Amino acid sequence: MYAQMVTSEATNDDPAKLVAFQARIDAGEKIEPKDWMPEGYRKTLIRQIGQHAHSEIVGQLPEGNWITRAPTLERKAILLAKVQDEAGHGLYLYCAAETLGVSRDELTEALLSGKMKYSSIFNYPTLTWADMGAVGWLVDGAAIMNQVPLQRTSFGPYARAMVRICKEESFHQRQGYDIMMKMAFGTPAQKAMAQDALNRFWYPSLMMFGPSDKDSVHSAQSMAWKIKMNTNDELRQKFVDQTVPQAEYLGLTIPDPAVKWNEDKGGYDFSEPDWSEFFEVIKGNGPCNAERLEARQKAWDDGAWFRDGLMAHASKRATAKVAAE
Ligand code: FAQ
Repeated sequence: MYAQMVTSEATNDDPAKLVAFQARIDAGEKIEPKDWMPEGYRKTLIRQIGQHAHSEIVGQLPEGNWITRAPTLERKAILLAKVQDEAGHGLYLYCAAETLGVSRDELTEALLSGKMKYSSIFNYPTLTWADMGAVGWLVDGAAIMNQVPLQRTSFGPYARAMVRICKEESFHQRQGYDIMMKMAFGTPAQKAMAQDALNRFWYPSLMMFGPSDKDSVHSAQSMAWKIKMNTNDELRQKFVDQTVPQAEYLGLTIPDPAVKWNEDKGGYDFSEPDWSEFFEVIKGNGPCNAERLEARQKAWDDGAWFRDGLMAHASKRATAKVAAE
Protein backbone atom coordinates (compact mmCIF):
# COMPACT_ATOMS: atom_id res chain seq x y z
CA MET A 1 0.00 0.00 0.00
CA TYR A 2 2.74 2.45 0.97
CA ALA A 3 5.55 0.83 -1.01
CA GLN A 4 4.98 2.55 -4.32
CA MET A 5 7.19 5.33 -5.56
CA VAL A 6 4.99 8.35 -5.14
CA THR A 7 5.49 11.34 -7.42
CA SER A 8 3.35 14.38 -8.00
CA GLU A 9 3.08 13.48 -11.66
CA ALA A 10 1.18 10.35 -10.68
CA THR A 11 -1.54 12.35 -8.92
CA ASN A 12 -4.21 14.80 -10.02
CA ASP A 13 -2.79 17.72 -8.06
CA ASP A 14 -3.43 21.18 -9.51
CA PRO A 15 -0.14 22.26 -11.21
CA ALA A 16 -0.43 25.87 -9.95
CA LYS A 17 -0.86 24.63 -6.39
CA LEU A 18 2.13 22.33 -6.80
CA VAL A 19 4.33 25.24 -7.87
CA ALA A 20 3.19 27.37 -4.93
CA PHE A 21 3.73 24.46 -2.56
CA GLN A 22 7.28 23.86 -3.81
CA ALA A 23 8.02 27.58 -3.42
CA ARG A 24 6.99 27.37 0.25
CA ILE A 25 9.26 24.36 0.75
CA ASP A 26 12.16 26.08 -1.03
CA ALA A 27 11.68 29.18 1.15
CA GLY A 28 12.07 26.97 4.24
CA GLU A 29 8.47 27.39 5.43
CA LYS A 30 6.94 24.69 7.60
CA ILE A 31 3.91 22.87 6.22
CA GLU A 32 1.16 22.39 8.82
CA PRO A 33 -1.56 19.69 8.81
CA LYS A 34 -4.39 21.93 7.54
CA ASP A 35 -2.30 23.45 4.74
CA TRP A 36 -2.80 22.26 1.17
CA MET A 37 -0.25 19.60 0.26
CA PRO A 38 0.28 17.28 -2.74
CA GLU A 39 -1.16 13.81 -2.26
CA GLY A 40 2.32 12.32 -2.79
CA TYR A 41 3.76 14.49 -0.02
CA ARG A 42 1.06 13.32 2.38
CA LYS A 43 1.56 9.65 1.44
CA THR A 44 5.34 9.87 1.69
CA LEU A 45 5.09 11.41 5.14
CA ILE A 46 2.61 8.80 6.32
CA ARG A 47 4.96 6.09 5.07
CA GLN A 48 8.09 7.57 6.63
CA ILE A 49 6.60 8.80 9.93
CA GLY A 50 4.54 5.61 10.29
CA GLN A 51 7.59 3.41 9.69
CA HIS A 52 9.59 5.53 12.07
CA ALA A 53 6.88 5.15 14.75
CA HIS A 54 6.74 1.38 14.23
CA SER A 55 10.53 1.25 14.54
CA GLU A 56 10.43 2.96 17.92
CA ILE A 57 7.78 0.54 19.19
CA VAL A 58 9.27 -2.66 17.75
CA GLY A 59 12.67 -1.28 18.81
CA GLN A 60 11.67 -1.72 22.45
CA LEU A 61 11.73 -5.50 22.07
CA PRO A 62 15.47 -6.28 21.70
CA GLU A 63 16.33 -4.16 24.76
CA GLY A 64 13.21 -5.05 26.73
CA ASN A 65 14.58 -8.58 26.55
CA TRP A 66 17.41 -7.54 28.93
CA ILE A 67 15.58 -5.46 31.55
CA THR A 68 15.12 -8.41 33.89
CA ARG A 69 18.74 -9.50 33.38
CA ALA A 70 20.58 -6.17 33.77
CA PRO A 71 23.70 -6.70 35.88
CA THR A 72 22.93 -4.03 38.53
CA LEU A 73 19.91 -2.18 39.88
CA GLU A 74 21.27 1.06 38.41
CA ARG A 75 21.69 -0.45 34.93
CA LYS A 76 18.17 -1.90 35.18
CA ALA A 77 16.67 1.50 36.07
CA ILE A 78 18.54 3.20 33.21
CA LEU A 79 17.54 0.55 30.65
CA LEU A 80 13.93 0.65 31.80
CA ALA A 81 13.85 4.44 31.38
CA LYS A 82 15.43 4.17 27.93
CA VAL A 83 12.93 1.58 26.72
CA GLN A 84 10.07 3.72 28.08
CA ASP A 85 11.47 6.70 26.15
CA GLU A 86 11.22 4.65 22.93
CA ALA A 87 7.51 4.06 23.64
CA GLY A 88 7.10 7.83 24.04
CA HIS A 89 8.86 8.43 20.71
CA GLY A 90 6.49 6.01 19.02
CA LEU A 91 3.51 7.85 20.48
CA TYR A 92 4.65 11.33 19.37
CA LEU A 93 5.25 9.94 15.90
CA TYR A 94 1.88 8.19 15.66
CA CYS A 95 0.30 11.51 16.70
CA ALA A 96 2.27 13.35 14.01
CA ALA A 97 1.08 10.79 11.43
CA GLU A 98 -2.52 11.14 12.62
CA THR A 99 -2.46 14.84 11.68
CA LEU A 100 -2.16 13.62 8.06
CA GLY A 101 -5.49 11.80 8.20
CA VAL A 102 -4.50 8.25 9.06
CA SER A 103 -5.51 6.64 12.35
CA ARG A 104 -3.18 4.85 14.71
CA ASP A 105 -5.30 1.71 14.31
CA GLU A 106 -4.83 1.82 10.53
CA LEU A 107 -1.08 2.20 10.96
CA THR A 108 -0.97 -0.69 13.43
CA GLU A 109 -2.96 -2.88 11.08
CA ALA A 110 -0.58 -2.03 8.23
CA LEU A 111 2.37 -3.04 10.43
CA LEU A 112 0.81 -6.31 11.54
CA SER A 113 -0.23 -7.28 8.01
CA GLY A 114 3.30 -6.60 6.71
CA LYS A 115 2.18 -3.70 4.47
CA MET A 116 4.33 -1.26 6.40
CA LYS A 117 7.94 -1.73 7.41
CA TYR A 118 9.97 -0.94 10.51
CA SER A 119 13.74 -0.52 10.75
CA SER A 120 15.73 -3.56 9.62
CA ILE A 121 17.98 -3.32 12.69
CA PHE A 122 15.32 -4.62 15.07
CA ASN A 123 15.25 -7.97 13.30
CA TYR A 124 18.59 -8.94 14.84
CA PRO A 125 18.79 -10.69 18.22
CA THR A 126 20.38 -9.28 21.38
CA LEU A 127 22.42 -12.19 22.69
CA THR A 128 24.50 -10.77 25.56
CA TRP A 129 24.52 -7.80 27.94
CA ALA A 130 27.21 -6.17 25.76
CA ASP A 131 24.56 -5.92 23.06
CA MET A 132 22.81 -3.32 25.26
CA GLY A 133 25.99 -1.26 24.94
CA ALA A 134 26.25 -1.83 21.20
CA VAL A 135 22.58 -0.98 20.61
CA GLY A 136 22.83 2.28 22.55
CA TRP A 137 26.16 3.25 21.02
CA LEU A 138 25.61 2.17 17.41
CA VAL A 139 21.83 1.90 16.87
CA ASP A 140 20.91 5.05 18.78
CA GLY A 141 24.04 6.66 17.30
CA ALA A 142 22.82 5.89 13.77
CA ALA A 143 19.28 6.97 14.70
CA ILE A 144 20.56 10.38 15.91
CA MET A 145 22.68 10.85 12.79
CA ASN A 146 19.53 10.38 10.73
CA GLN A 147 17.18 12.32 13.02
CA VAL A 148 19.11 15.49 13.87
CA PRO A 149 18.65 16.79 10.29
CA LEU A 150 14.97 15.77 10.47
CA GLN A 151 14.45 18.50 13.08
CA ARG A 152 14.53 20.80 10.02
CA THR A 153 12.16 18.65 7.95
CA SER A 154 9.39 20.57 6.17
CA PHE A 155 6.39 19.07 7.96
CA GLY A 156 5.86 20.96 11.23
CA PRO A 157 4.54 18.17 13.51
CA TYR A 158 7.34 15.80 12.41
CA ALA A 159 10.07 18.42 12.86
CA ARG A 160 8.80 19.36 16.33
CA ALA A 161 8.54 15.72 17.46
CA MET A 162 12.15 15.26 16.38
CA VAL A 163 13.45 17.96 18.74
CA ARG A 164 12.52 16.09 21.88
CA ILE A 165 13.29 12.69 20.39
CA CYS A 166 16.83 13.78 19.51
CA LYS A 167 17.49 15.05 23.05
CA GLU A 168 16.46 11.69 24.46
CA GLU A 169 18.38 9.73 21.82
CA SER A 170 21.56 11.56 22.84
CA PHE A 171 21.15 10.27 26.38
CA HIS A 172 20.50 6.79 24.97
CA GLN A 173 23.65 6.90 22.89
CA ARG A 174 25.75 7.96 25.86
CA GLN A 175 24.33 5.25 28.12
CA GLY A 176 25.22 2.69 25.44
CA TYR A 177 28.76 4.02 25.12
CA ASP A 178 29.07 3.99 28.91
CA ILE A 179 28.22 0.27 28.93
CA MET A 180 30.78 -0.28 26.16
CA MET A 181 33.46 1.57 28.19
CA LYS A 182 32.74 -0.55 31.23
CA MET A 183 33.01 -3.74 29.18
CA ALA A 184 35.95 -2.72 26.97
CA PHE A 185 38.03 -1.53 29.94
CA GLY A 186 36.93 -4.49 32.09
CA THR A 187 38.22 -8.07 32.22
CA PRO A 188 39.45 -9.80 29.02
CA ALA A 189 36.19 -11.76 28.94
CA GLN A 190 34.14 -8.54 29.14
CA LYS A 191 36.25 -6.95 26.42
CA ALA A 192 35.70 -10.01 24.22
CA MET A 193 31.93 -9.67 24.73
CA ALA A 194 32.11 -6.00 23.73
CA GLN A 195 34.08 -6.89 20.58
CA ASP A 196 31.61 -9.64 19.72
CA ALA A 197 28.68 -7.22 20.07
CA LEU A 198 30.45 -4.69 17.81
CA ASN A 199 31.15 -7.44 15.27
CA ARG A 200 27.47 -8.42 15.09
CA PHE A 201 25.96 -4.91 15.13
CA TRP A 202 28.36 -3.06 12.81
CA TYR A 203 26.92 -3.93 9.40
CA PRO A 204 23.24 -4.00 10.52
CA SER A 205 23.82 -0.45 11.91
CA LEU A 206 25.17 0.69 8.53
CA MET A 207 22.04 -0.76 6.91
CA MET A 208 19.81 1.47 9.05
CA PHE A 209 20.50 4.37 6.68
CA GLY A 210 18.77 2.53 3.84
CA PRO A 211 20.05 1.19 0.52
CA SER A 212 22.89 2.90 -1.32
CA ASP A 213 21.82 6.08 -3.10
CA LYS A 214 21.65 4.38 -6.49
CA ASP A 215 18.98 1.98 -5.12
CA SER A 216 17.06 4.49 -3.00
CA VAL A 217 13.75 4.95 -4.77
CA HIS A 218 12.40 7.72 -2.56
CA SER A 219 15.41 9.95 -1.86
CA ALA A 220 15.17 12.33 -4.82
CA GLN A 221 11.52 13.27 -4.32
CA SER A 222 11.76 13.22 -0.52
CA MET A 223 14.74 15.57 -0.60
CA ALA A 224 13.01 17.95 -3.01
CA TRP A 225 10.14 18.10 -0.50
CA LYS A 226 12.58 18.34 2.46
CA ILE A 227 11.05 15.25 4.00
CA LYS A 228 14.60 13.91 3.93
CA MET A 229 17.47 16.34 4.37
CA ASN A 230 20.38 14.07 3.31
CA THR A 231 20.93 11.05 1.15
CA ASN A 232 21.36 7.61 2.72
CA ASP A 233 25.04 7.43 1.73
CA GLU A 234 25.84 10.89 3.11
CA LEU A 235 24.51 9.96 6.54
CA ARG A 236 26.17 6.51 6.47
CA GLN A 237 29.54 8.17 5.78
CA LYS A 238 29.03 10.66 8.65
CA PHE A 239 28.15 7.79 10.97
CA VAL A 240 31.31 5.87 10.07
CA ASP A 241 33.44 9.01 10.51
CA GLN A 242 31.96 9.57 13.97
CA THR A 243 32.12 5.95 15.10
CA VAL A 244 35.59 4.76 14.06
CA PRO A 245 37.45 7.06 16.53
CA GLN A 246 35.00 6.01 19.26
CA ALA A 247 35.86 2.35 18.62
CA GLU A 248 39.57 3.23 18.70
CA TYR A 249 39.15 4.90 22.10
CA LEU A 250 37.53 1.70 23.38
CA GLY A 251 40.41 -0.38 21.99
CA LEU A 252 37.94 -2.32 19.82
CA THR A 253 38.31 -3.20 16.15
CA ILE A 254 35.72 -2.34 13.52
CA PRO A 255 35.03 -5.69 11.79
CA ASP A 256 36.01 -4.35 8.38
CA PRO A 257 39.65 -4.45 7.25
CA ALA A 258 38.85 -1.84 4.61
CA VAL A 259 38.25 0.87 7.24
CA LYS A 260 40.96 3.42 6.58
CA TRP A 261 41.19 7.23 6.76
CA ASN A 262 41.06 8.76 3.29
CA GLU A 263 42.72 12.16 3.34
CA ASP A 264 41.36 13.14 -0.08
CA LYS A 265 37.71 12.71 0.81
CA GLY A 266 38.20 13.73 4.46
CA GLY A 267 36.45 10.61 5.68
CA TYR A 268 36.97 6.90 6.24
CA ASP A 269 36.81 4.33 3.49
CA PHE A 270 34.72 1.32 4.47
CA SER A 271 33.02 -1.74 2.96
CA GLU A 272 29.38 -1.67 1.97
CA PRO A 273 27.09 -3.95 3.95
CA ASP A 274 25.78 -7.10 2.27
CA TRP A 275 22.79 -5.56 0.49
CA SER A 276 21.27 -8.93 -0.35
CA GLU A 277 21.00 -9.56 3.41
CA PHE A 278 19.39 -6.12 3.87
CA PHE A 279 16.75 -6.76 1.20
CA GLU A 280 15.99 -10.19 2.69
CA VAL A 281 15.54 -8.63 6.14
CA ILE A 282 13.17 -5.93 4.89
CA LYS A 283 11.20 -8.56 2.96
CA GLY A 284 10.52 -10.27 6.30
CA ASN A 285 13.24 -12.92 6.23
CA GLY A 286 15.61 -11.61 8.92
CA PRO A 287 16.58 -13.63 12.01
CA CYS A 288 13.83 -12.15 14.24
CA ASN A 289 11.13 -10.77 11.89
CA ALA A 290 8.56 -13.41 12.76
CA GLU A 291 9.24 -13.14 16.50
CA ARG A 292 8.95 -9.33 16.46
CA LEU A 293 5.65 -9.32 14.61
CA GLU A 294 4.27 -12.08 16.84
CA ALA A 295 5.12 -9.96 19.90
CA ARG A 296 3.35 -6.92 18.42
CA GLN A 297 0.35 -9.03 17.38
CA LYS A 298 0.09 -10.45 20.92
CA ALA A 299 0.28 -6.95 22.45
CA TRP A 300 -2.49 -5.81 20.07
CA ASP A 301 -4.69 -8.82 20.90
CA ASP A 302 -4.02 -8.54 24.65
CA GLY A 303 -5.06 -4.87 24.54
CA ALA A 304 -8.41 -5.55 22.81
CA TRP A 305 -10.38 -5.65 26.10
CA PHE A 306 -8.96 -2.24 27.05
CA ARG A 307 -9.78 -0.63 23.70
CA ASP A 308 -13.29 -2.13 23.84
CA GLY A 309 -13.71 -0.78 27.39
CA LEU A 310 -12.70 2.72 26.31
CA MET A 311 -15.13 2.64 23.37
CA ALA A 312 -17.98 1.35 25.59
CA HIS A 313 -17.31 4.09 28.13
CA ALA A 314 -17.18 6.78 25.43
CA SER A 315 -20.46 5.60 23.94
CA LYS A 316 -22.12 5.49 27.39
CA ARG A 317 -21.06 9.06 28.05
CA ALA A 318 -22.28 10.19 24.62
CA THR A 319 -25.68 8.53 25.22
CA ALA A 320 -25.94 10.13 28.68
CA LYS A 321 -25.08 13.54 27.20
CA VAL A 322 -27.79 13.22 24.53
CA ALA A 323 -30.33 12.14 27.18
CA ALA A 324 -29.47 15.17 29.34
CA GLU A 325 -29.93 17.65 26.48
N1 FAQ B 1 14.79 -0.74 7.40
O1 FAQ B 1 14.08 4.80 -1.00
P1 FAQ B 1 14.64 4.42 0.31
C1 FAQ B 1 15.48 4.10 15.99
C2 FAQ B 1 13.04 0.71 2.82
S1 FAQ B 1 14.51 4.77 14.80
C3 FAQ B 1 13.65 -1.09 6.78
O2 FAQ B 1 16.02 4.88 0.61
P2 FAQ B 1 13.50 6.20 2.31
C4 FAQ B 1 15.28 4.58 17.41
C5 FAQ B 1 12.22 1.97 2.56
O3 FAQ B 1 11.17 2.09 3.51
C6 FAQ B 1 15.02 3.95 13.31
N2 FAQ B 1 13.29 -0.60 5.56
O4 FAQ B 1 13.61 4.85 1.47
C7 FAQ B 1 15.57 3.46 18.33
C8 FAQ B 1 11.74 1.71 1.15
O5 FAQ B 1 10.69 0.75 1.15
P3 FAQ B 1 9.13 1.18 0.95
C9 FAQ B 1 14.10 4.29 12.23
C10 FAQ B 1 14.13 0.29 4.99
O6 FAQ B 1 12.25 6.11 3.09
C11 FAQ B 1 16.87 3.15 18.68
C12 FAQ B 1 12.93 1.01 0.51
O7 FAQ B 1 13.67 0.43 1.58
N3 FAQ B 1 14.36 5.61 11.75
O8 FAQ B 1 16.28 3.33 15.65
C13 FAQ B 1 15.30 0.72 5.61
O9 FAQ B 1 13.69 7.38 1.42
C14 FAQ B 1 17.15 2.11 19.57
C15 FAQ B 1 13.79 1.94 -0.31
O10 FAQ B 1 14.58 2.83 0.51
C16 FAQ B 1 13.58 6.19 10.83
O11 FAQ B 1 12.59 5.64 10.42
C17 FAQ B 1 15.63 0.16 6.85
N4 FAQ B 1 16.77 0.48 7.51
O12 FAQ B 1 14.77 6.16 3.28
C18 FAQ B 1 14.54 2.75 18.88
C19 FAQ B 1 13.99 7.58 10.43
N5 FAQ B 1 15.92 1.60 4.78
O13 FAQ B 1 8.79 2.07 2.13
C20 FAQ B 1 14.80 1.70 19.77
C21 FAQ B 1 13.11 8.17 9.38
C22 FAQ B 1 15.14 1.72 3.69
O14 FAQ B 1 9.06 1.90 -0.36
C23 FAQ B 1 16.10 1.39 20.12
N6 FAQ B 1 13.21 7.48 8.12
N7 FAQ B 1 14.06 0.93 3.82
O15 FAQ B 1 8.40 -0.12 0.99
C24 FAQ B 1 14.11 7.77 7.15
O16 FAQ B 1 14.94 8.65 7.30
C25 FAQ B 1 14.01 7.02 5.85
O17 FAQ B 1 12.75 6.42 5.77
C26 FAQ B 1 15.12 5.94 5.67
C27 FAQ B 1 14.87 5.22 4.33
C28 FAQ B 1 16.49 6.61 5.60
C29 FAQ B 1 15.10 4.91 6.79
